[in-house]
Amino acid sequence: MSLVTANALSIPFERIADPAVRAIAERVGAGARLSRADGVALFESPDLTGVGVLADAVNRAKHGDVVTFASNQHINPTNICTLRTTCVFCGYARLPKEEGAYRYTLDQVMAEARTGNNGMTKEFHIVGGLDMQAGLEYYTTMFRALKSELPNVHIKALTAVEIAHIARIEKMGWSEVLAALKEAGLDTMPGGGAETFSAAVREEIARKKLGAADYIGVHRAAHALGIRSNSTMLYGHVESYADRMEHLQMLRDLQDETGGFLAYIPLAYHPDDNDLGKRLNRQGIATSGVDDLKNLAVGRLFLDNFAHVKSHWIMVSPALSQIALHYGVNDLEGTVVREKIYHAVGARTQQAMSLDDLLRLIRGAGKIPAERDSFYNVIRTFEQAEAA
Ligand code: V47
Ligand code: SF4
Repeated sequence: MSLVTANALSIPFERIADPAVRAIAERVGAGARLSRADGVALFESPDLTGVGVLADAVNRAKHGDVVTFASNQHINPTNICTLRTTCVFCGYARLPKEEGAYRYTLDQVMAEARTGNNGMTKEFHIVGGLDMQAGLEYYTTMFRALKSELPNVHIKALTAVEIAHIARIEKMGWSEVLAALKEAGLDTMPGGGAETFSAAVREEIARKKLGAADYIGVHRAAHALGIRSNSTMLYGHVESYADRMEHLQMLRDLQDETGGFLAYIPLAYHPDDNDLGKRLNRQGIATSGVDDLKNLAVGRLFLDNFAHVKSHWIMVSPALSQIALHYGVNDLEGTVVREKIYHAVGARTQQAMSLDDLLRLIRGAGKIPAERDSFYNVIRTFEQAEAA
């Protein structure tokens, strides 16, 4: 049974000032799909409120006032990565002999997993670098051990880029690797590694990284095996609005084909402590709040075949994520234990949020908090604030 009540689409046209956004809203009201040009027009519009209320209307029609979260725990087993010098936006990766390089042993992974956020953890989000010493067996052994000791914890692990890396070093096909990982305990895949699909942008910020068609190909292979996955887009670096829309189009097309994506998560580029930030002279200058909200809202509107749009509060701050709940977002990245990747590139936000803080944040936006499982089924809602 779904605890979420969907509503009829009701667009407050009177709150949309820009005629270009209003014209798009009329088409959305008539059930039409947005074109890429519509997406560019929404990014270009000065009417942030208009874009927001439209995305909010679409979101409310799907999810009512319910905002979900999951209690997950990030584990980053290795920061050793063959693309360390060519993914110029990444501040996390190290070469094998570089200071700060690490690869966890199984015991270290298990010790970190056992911390378990006081029993709150329901999902492990496991991603890391493209480490030549971390092949299929490294991960199948890890997943088996995790499932044997913590059988109820969901494993969301390995980006498409890591799957392709394992396939390459093991001389196996993507599907073969995915099937072996699934058998060992992999439940779903995260959306990382997408960056921005445009070939020109990839050449500039992520040369040598798995290309767009192959990222899509790995997700297609996963979906065919019943492994659902998330999708992301890294924005706010050198990409244009047209690049963003090309990216969203590829995600929407695959979703039309497989229906295997669970959620879309735009990721705000952080410029500190990475080569790209230095090259762009952007250190200390993160994405703007307006652009963060626009990316979430346009994602909600263009990806009409996606149920869930998630704001990652570690990247954009809890305060902005709270406001984003009125811009098309229905899910927040939940309590996170000892998160590392973003704090290596300048995220200044707290590293974990308690359940109480998360509930306060969602209720403060006038929404109903609900804990979900990793497939976005609502487990329990928190309708009323407990007496103080
Ligand atoms: O692909 C790396 C990004 C991603 C930077 O699927 C950076 O549920 C900003 O995809 N500034 C990995 N971002 C994380 C990811 C993710 C996060 C939360 C939830 C899910 C999910 C997936 O992190 C990478 C890259 O796009 N990243 N460096 C940076 N300087
Ligand atoms: Fe490696 Fe991923 Fe960082 Fe690129 S973004 S250097 S693939 S860890």
